[in-house]
Amino acid sequence: LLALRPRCSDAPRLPVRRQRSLLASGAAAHCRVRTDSMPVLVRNAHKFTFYTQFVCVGGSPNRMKAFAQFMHKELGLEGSGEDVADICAGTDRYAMYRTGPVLSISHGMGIPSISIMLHELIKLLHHAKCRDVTIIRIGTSGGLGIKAGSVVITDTAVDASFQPRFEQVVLGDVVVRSTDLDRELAEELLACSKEVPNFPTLIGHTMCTYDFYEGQGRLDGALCSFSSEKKLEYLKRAHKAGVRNIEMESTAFAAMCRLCGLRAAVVCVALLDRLEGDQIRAPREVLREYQQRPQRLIAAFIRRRLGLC
Ligand code: R2B
Ligand code: URA
Repeated sequence: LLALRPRCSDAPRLPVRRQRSLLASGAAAHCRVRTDSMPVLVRNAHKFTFYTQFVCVGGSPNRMKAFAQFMHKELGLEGSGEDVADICAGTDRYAMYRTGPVLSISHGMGIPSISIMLHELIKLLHHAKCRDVTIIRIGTSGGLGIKAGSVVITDTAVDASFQPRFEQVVLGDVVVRSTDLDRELAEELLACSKEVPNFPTLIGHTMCTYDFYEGQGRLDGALCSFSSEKKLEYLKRAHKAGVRNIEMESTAFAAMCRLCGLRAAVVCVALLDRLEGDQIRAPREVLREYQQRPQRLIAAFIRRRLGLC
């Protein structure tokens, strides 16, 4: 019944009685994973019941606030939506906004950051008994052989060796998890992109790295241990393996959502073509518009799902 109950054998499980007492008391001490923000989230769990259908996550708190405000307008909800409140204000962990059936949450940069947020979010959705939730990461990335401003819908997230896996160290052992994403959802998003004019959208592999500089083959970090030729050879190999963009969260996101039974997608705009350079040189206004592209696509998708267009 509880579609969001973690299905992996090693996931933390709370006996039903302990879950109830946790909800009643709002006490984080009962959780095996203790966090500062959990008491707030658990105490507010009832507010989400049977309501949240779409969860959108992205790196920046400001961008995710702007997305919530944008969705408020797109869904034709009452009021301007400008005053949307941060449900997690005061925790300093991440920002969370809700508008209608949409939850918009920031996850910071990199795998450790998104994975903390996802653990807490998935427990929240579970306690709130949310079902059939679709979760989408909207973000930025470096493109590979594609025009800056293109939007990539990920079919498979791959690691820096182009393998579809996420390696997590658990109790000192490396546990390998699959990073496949929902194929149907990716196709549905691609179909929606036809309704959003003025930018190219494609499906491809997304490479996820642990670092923005050396880890993504950049020559302009504080450290660089390879030549320009070696960098290009690596990036071309990635392109040949089907990689169309590079970012820093997709493997952990895909693996966790898959294990917990969430339908998930990753939609990122490319800020540059990495085969042409390392630095993001587009003017601020251009970058702002690029970052709105995944948001516009997801708005079209949600409107379509809700029968609003
Ligand atoms: C995209 O952009 C960030 C790095 O600048 C990182 O969070 C990502 O995945
Ligand atoms: N985010 C990344 O991780 N890499 C880029 O090149 C651009 C944005």
